[in-house]
Formats: sequence, structure tokens, C-alpha cells
Amino acid sequence: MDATRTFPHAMLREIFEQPQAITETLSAYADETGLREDVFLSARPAIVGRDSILIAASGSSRHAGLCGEIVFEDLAGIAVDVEYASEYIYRSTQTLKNPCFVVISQSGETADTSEALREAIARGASTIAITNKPESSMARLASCSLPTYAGIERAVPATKSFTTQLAVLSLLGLYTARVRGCMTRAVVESHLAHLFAIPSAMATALPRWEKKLSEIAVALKDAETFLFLGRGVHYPIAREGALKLKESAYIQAEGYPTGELKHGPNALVNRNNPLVVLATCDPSEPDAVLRYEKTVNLVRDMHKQGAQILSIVTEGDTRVAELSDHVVEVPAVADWLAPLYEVVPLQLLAYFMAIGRGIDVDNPRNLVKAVVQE
Ligand code: F1P
Repeated sequence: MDATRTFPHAMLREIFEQPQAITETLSAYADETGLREDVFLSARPAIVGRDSILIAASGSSRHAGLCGEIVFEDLAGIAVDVEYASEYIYRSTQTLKNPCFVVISQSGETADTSEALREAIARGASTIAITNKPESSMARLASCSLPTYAGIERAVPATKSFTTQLAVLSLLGLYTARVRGCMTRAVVESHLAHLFAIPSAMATALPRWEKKLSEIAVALKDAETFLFLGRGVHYPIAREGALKLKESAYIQAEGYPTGELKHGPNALVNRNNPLVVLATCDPSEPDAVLRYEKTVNLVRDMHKQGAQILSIVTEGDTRVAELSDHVVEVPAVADWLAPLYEVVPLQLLAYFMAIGRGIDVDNPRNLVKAVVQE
């Protein structure tokens, strides 16, 4: 980041701080050759011998958890459930007898998530807290604390805390795969090389994304509602994009699995209700290619139907791009890591839509940084 640049809002500064925040977080847990065993030591008993993982969180942190669900399942072959923290305490005690219970919270103080953590401890679960505050009550309460190193996040809409949560979940996914015997050291090393390459590619892309999204926000300024669509690990990013737009710009938005569009929401699609489609592709992964092909078909149908489409595609894509009104390219990367890139243009979309509406984006109405009362 240009150290001399001053930003008009904390949210924009924090968006630009992400490459640095991700680098610091990755470096705390690993280097390019391997995971730091000593740092993960306290996570080991929480993970080894568990049949499943239960993640509880609220808001953006929950969306990071939804990405984590796919990562843990795909990398480590362990079943994962993601619960709204506020719902967990009402869930049956009869299921998931031996889970590793993971809370994710920027503040480490959100009342619903703290309550869920206390309940999980009472139910005998082993617990891990991923927070941005190592001294927070959740970090102290859990048997293992895995902090994010995002630095202070001032704007209410979460940005760098979210991407650093994704970074910790990716590392924990690799560690879990390793201790469960699902991955060789060499494969871990190659994943780490990809992870460590992300911050500098993100830093290079950020000025281009900033310009592009400021223009797209002007083009979409009269849109009434937004539908964000994503499949697989990209679906949580659709949810996060929609939440960012709601909380920052006061615009009604929903995040849906792409394949669900034709099961109801399509009735709403018209030029005033644009679609934001996560349509990246990792050609080295057959499942990702399949998802991409299905997404191309859907985008084609929506284009014919006259929808207004903003697509997030992999650099060099032409197939989705030519069917879209607005296109944002993100660097090519392994499918499971693409969320780290994809969310950033969506944060910028929310930021510029908010600015266009004269909203105090750092302090949106009715919201606080940490909801400490249920
Ligand atoms: C969770 C959260 C944020 C949201 C808002 C209210 O906070 O829902 O994601 O942006 O600030 O709280 P946390 O548990 O991650 O601190």
C-alpha cells in the first residue's frame, strides 16, 4: 500500500490494508515451507480424534465459517456444520457428540458467540476461538486461541478481519488435513506457496479494482435490490457481498446459491435488480470446472432474459465476460482460495454504493462494531 496515501474513510483504508493483514496472519502460522507446529500445538488436542467440527459465529464471521466448512471438508475430509451463534444454544444436545467447536469473531466479545462458546464448553466440546483480539474473552475462554493479525478494524463493516479469518481457516484446514493424515508435507507446501502469493497479487489488483468498482457503482446507483450468486466455496462470498451492501449502503441484497436462482428468486430479476455472479474458474479442478460450466449456462439464460449482470471472473475469462454488463477480473488461483480475492471487489462495491448515497460508511445507522448484548 502507498504509505503516503490518506483515505477518506476507515473502511477504504482497511480494504487496502488487506494484503498486509493477510501477510502478517499467514506469517504467524507458517512460512512457505511449512506450518509452524509450535503455534498449532494447542489446536492439536481440539482436532485429533474428533468426528466433526461445529462452527458458530455471527454476521461476516459466520460467512468466513461457511467458507471454512468447504475447506475443512475438502482438504481434511471432516464433516462440518456451521451454526448461527444465536441459534446454537437452542440446538439439541443429542447430536454431534464429539465435535471440535470453533467460534469465529472479530471482536471476540459478541454476546451470541460468547454464549454459544460457553454452552459448547458446558457440553464438553473441545474449543477453538478465532478472534482478532487475543486478549478477548472468547480467546481466553476457548482451549485454543488462533488469532487473526488484522490490526485494529475501526469501520463497522468487516473487511480485513474477514479475509484474515479466511487465512486462518485455510491454515487450520491444512493443519487438520495434516494431523488427520490426509495430506503429504509436499502438498501442504504447494498450498502454502499459493497462499503466500495472494497478498502481493491482491496489492497489485487493488488500485484497478478501486477504479473499476467506483465506475460500476455509478452505473448501478439506481438499482433497487441485488442478488449475489455463488456455488460451492463461492456461495458464502455471495452472502458476504450481500451483507456488505446491506450494512454499508442500506440496499436490500441477498446471497443465494447460484443453482437456486431458478427456484424462486428469478421472478425478481430485471434491469433494476441486478445479479452479481461469482463466476471464477480453476481449470485444474474438475469440480470447479463443472461449477463454472453450469454458471456459464445460467449467466447465458439470464442474459437472454435481459438481466443486468455484474460478474466476478478469473483474469482472461471471455465466456462469462461477454454475457455480462459489468466485469471484474481477479487473479487465477486454486478454487478454494479464490474467496480471498473475490470478496475484495464486493467490499469496494458496497463502499462506493454507500459513498454515492452519502452514507457514513464507517458508522452505519443502527449498527455497532461488537454486539455485546443479545
Ligand atoms: C459480528 C458482526 C459483524 C458485523 C457487525 C456486528 O461481529 O455481526 O460481522 O459487521 O459489526 O457484528 P464479530 O463477532 O465478528 O466481532
